[in-house]
Amino acid sequence: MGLKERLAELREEGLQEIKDSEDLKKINQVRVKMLGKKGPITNVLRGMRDLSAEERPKVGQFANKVRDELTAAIENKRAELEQAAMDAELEAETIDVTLPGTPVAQGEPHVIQQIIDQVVDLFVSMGYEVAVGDEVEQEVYNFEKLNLPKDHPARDMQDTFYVTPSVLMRTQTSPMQARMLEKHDFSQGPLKMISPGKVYRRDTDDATHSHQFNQIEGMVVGKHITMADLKGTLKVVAQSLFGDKLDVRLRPSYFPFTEPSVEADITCFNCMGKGCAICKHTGWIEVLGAGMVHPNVLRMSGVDPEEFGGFAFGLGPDRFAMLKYGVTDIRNFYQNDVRFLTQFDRKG
Ligand code: FA5
Repeated sequence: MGLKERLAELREEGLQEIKDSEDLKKINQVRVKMLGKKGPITNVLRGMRDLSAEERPKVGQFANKVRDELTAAIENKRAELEQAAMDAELEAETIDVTLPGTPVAQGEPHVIQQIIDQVVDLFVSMGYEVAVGDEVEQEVYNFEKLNLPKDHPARDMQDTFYVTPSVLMRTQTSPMQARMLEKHDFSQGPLKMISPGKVYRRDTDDATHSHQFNQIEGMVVGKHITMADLKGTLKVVAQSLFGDKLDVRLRPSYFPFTEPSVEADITCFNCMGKGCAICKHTGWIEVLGAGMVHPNVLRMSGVDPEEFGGFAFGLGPDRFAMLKYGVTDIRNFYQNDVRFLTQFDRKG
């Protein structure tokens, strides 16, 4: 058999095998077998050296044609098989959109975070800027710049976790008073800030105390700010959280960084002022500390107390949450029992 006839035979054989290939693996085998270096076509080409000079180009051309035809047929078949494989996969993966879905439990902000968000939103709506400080704080900002020099007896009011002798876990959000006073440009108007965050104290955990809890600091410093502004502001907060019927009462108190200092009570939500076990029969519940910013605090932060003054307050959202929802033990908020926590989900 001449080389040309042999090539024609190989072409028929190859085309048939390509046609019969039922998957991608098989078509790959056919390609290697027919067109590979050890395949029959290469073998035939090797025999060309025995041909006459006249015949050699003819056979060469034919051989190339056969090889191109087979290559094209293999590619077509491969594309066809790939499409078929894709169709089969899509068919197998068809989703029935009418099937009921698997419900996924959706998280909600923690109840204390909800209170924080509500208070912060309220102050933002009144034009306050939000300032978030660090939980690890320098002693200078937590105490000294708040008019609490070393050895001041009032340091005992807040038992402290120290990291180093000069660095501590902040015991209150009040360091943000000093930090913001230092930064504020009073030529642009008064400073109005709200600062939520976690604080730490070496308190023994009990029903109303936690060693880690939240505070929200608020401060307004400018010209002609009075105690009446403080009372009005606190009333807005109490009413936004607990409703219009509750009143605010200020009682004299002591904080080294405010003078005069007050503690604020709100009407007991449970008995509406008549007296009950929750308010220890006083009709009032204490929720925050506040006062007029002490001139020493202003001075230490570079603000002239002759020209500027204002009020500050620090409230405990954990206690607010207890009051709002009648929770009698603060530890419930921190024990992460979802059965307890999901009671406060707003979406229900
Ligand atoms: C302060 O921390 C002052 N920095 C507040 C302040 C700010 C006064 C600005 C004047 C001007 P006090 O230690 O009372 O104050 O804490 C404030 C509030 O934090 C309390 O009214 C209470 O709601 C909450 N709180 C205090 N200790 C705990 C605790 N261990 N666990 C939960 N809440 C607490």
